[in-house]
Amino acid sequence: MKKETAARFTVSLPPALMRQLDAMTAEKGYTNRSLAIADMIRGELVEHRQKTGTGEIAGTITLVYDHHKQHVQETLTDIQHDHHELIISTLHVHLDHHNCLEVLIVRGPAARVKRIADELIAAKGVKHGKLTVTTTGKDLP
Ligand code: NI
Repeated sequence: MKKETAARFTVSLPPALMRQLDAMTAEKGYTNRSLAIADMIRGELVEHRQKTGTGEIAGTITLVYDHHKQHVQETLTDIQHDHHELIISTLHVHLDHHNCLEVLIVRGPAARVKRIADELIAAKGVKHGKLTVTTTGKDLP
């Protein structure tokens, strides 16, 4: 397969915005502006795909809950079994006497991943939950 060369395009920016971009590029340790901008575009594409709800995404669902609260563990386990094909791995840490931290690694169609995250986070007894979406890496150069 023929290797694609980098595409170039011209962007006009207000000078102050350009200065901030260059400062951030340096602070983040990028060796040049193009690498920083390419990462910003990838980040936006991942976000956009999550919102449009088509295609496959990967991510983590983080949950904190008090396992003494009635039925919470049972509810979370039931939801996870209902969507077992989306959950690749789970990690459970007992934070203290009451609180548990659970991290689920998920992969699947964006809309379904978002739905299971909403369901888990909304479950009674969950103190805090967050879905962090990333890409499967397959469709992102
Ligand atoms: Ni625990």
